[in-house]
Amino acid sequence: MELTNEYLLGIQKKVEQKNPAEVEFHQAAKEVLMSLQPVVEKDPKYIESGVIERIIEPERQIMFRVPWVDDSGKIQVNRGFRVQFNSAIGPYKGGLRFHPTVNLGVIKFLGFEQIFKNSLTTLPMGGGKGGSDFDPKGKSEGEIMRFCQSFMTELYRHIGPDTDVPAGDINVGGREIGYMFGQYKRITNTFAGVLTGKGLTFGGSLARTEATGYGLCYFTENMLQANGKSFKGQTVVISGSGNVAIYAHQKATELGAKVVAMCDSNGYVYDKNGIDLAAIKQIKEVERKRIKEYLNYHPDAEYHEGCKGIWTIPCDIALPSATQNEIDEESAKALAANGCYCVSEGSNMSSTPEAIEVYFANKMLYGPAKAANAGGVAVSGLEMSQNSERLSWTFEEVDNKLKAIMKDIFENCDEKSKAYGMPGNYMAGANIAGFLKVADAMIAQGN
Ligand code: NDP
Ligand code: 2IT
Repeated sequence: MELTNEYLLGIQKKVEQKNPAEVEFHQAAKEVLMSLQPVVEKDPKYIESGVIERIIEPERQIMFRVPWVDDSGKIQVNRGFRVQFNSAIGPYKGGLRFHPTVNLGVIKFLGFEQIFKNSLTTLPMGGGKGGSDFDPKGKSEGEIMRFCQSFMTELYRHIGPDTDVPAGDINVGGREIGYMFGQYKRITNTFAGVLTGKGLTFGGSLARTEATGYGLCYFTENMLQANGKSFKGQTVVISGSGNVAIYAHQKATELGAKVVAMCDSNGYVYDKNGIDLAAIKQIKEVERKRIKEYLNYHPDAEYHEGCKGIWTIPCDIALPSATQNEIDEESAKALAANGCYCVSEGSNMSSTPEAIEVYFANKMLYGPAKAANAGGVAVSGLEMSQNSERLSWTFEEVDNKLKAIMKDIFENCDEKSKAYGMPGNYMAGANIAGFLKVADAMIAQGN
């Protein structure tokens, strides 16, 4: 697929000029603009209203200093971000990422994609994203806590349960959300549903921890079944070994698949007998150690330095669940050559544009992140509902709603891909379906 429409090309050019060096944002914008070609060709309203120029410009971008005191008494400084991208269909909603690679372009790509993802969930949530270039690796518990408190000491003035509701992302899980929630509560003297992914004793939703990984497998199972396949008996490779990867492993296994490889940023493990999830959980969730430790549990497994090699392991289904652009053209070709017929994205923008071309050229099933990983934010939306009514639902209730939402997302992507002449292109389907709802709301609201 190429971006050839003159009008949309003009928008892409402007995005690149106005946001220099924000390469991830350019990439995310281009993919959406490409998908919208049949939409503007079918209905000139989307050109005349200028809604695409509007949706591509964040409503508000906040950058701030985060000073914190390390264990040696020295003051460290990081940069904090919150990009409030779009509030047409609900309060800004999206995660916070703490990683040394975080910059404005990364947060903007994530915030932009979040608009369409949140729209797909059917729940009333706008799009936003935030985070910091703080690196939690090697930091003490006290340092993590002081950083989170300092981060919230600035962020609190920009968020609120009806304004902007952050959650977790890379390196932001239950622990960090707890510290940030505590600081928000202290500063504002309110106990509010201002963050999701909270602890279960203070307003968190059951099944939020599992939601992204489970949702990824529910979406993928729907996509597989619509194409005469299923997880049953399939060999699966999952990158990452964090929140998304762990619960994707759990659900894929429950659905009858065998997960043979996982990784962290140092390297990957291959266990032909199937990766032992209890060992991974112990290493990653309890001890917060490196995946290499897996060999202490299963000395017969293989460990390889570097993450890229994970895509050379033969599999039927790949679920990238670590970070953006983790599958490039070469890796996509390796997957295809080894018989992989389905790539479904747990991580945001897992695949480079060249990798996506390889999937289409090889007629592989491709589940794009903004549809496939929407289960996390969907259950965040359900957490907001429970907080508002001051009630909590059972695990089963939440899980059933998640299942229904992921099925609906798949069907919506499938239907839009057909309606706009690109059957089976769920990337275009997701972008179009996500866009139409938000764009119509923006046009109706005049902003
Ligand atoms: P975690 O921090 O729990 O886990 C991230 C995993 O990916 C770790 O194994 C980490 O390894 C690895 N990783 C992170 N950055 C890199 C990198 N630059 N290179 C190689 N490996 C890397 O995060 P999550 O599981 O929450 O998030 C994973 C992905 O899923 C992200 O893309 C996130 O945006 C996306 N996502 C998350 C949702 C959620 O609800 N949490 C919802 C939807 C999408 P290491 O420990 O060595 O850093
Ligand atoms: O990328 C994502 O959708 C997330 N990190 C989850 C966002 C949320 O608000 O739950």
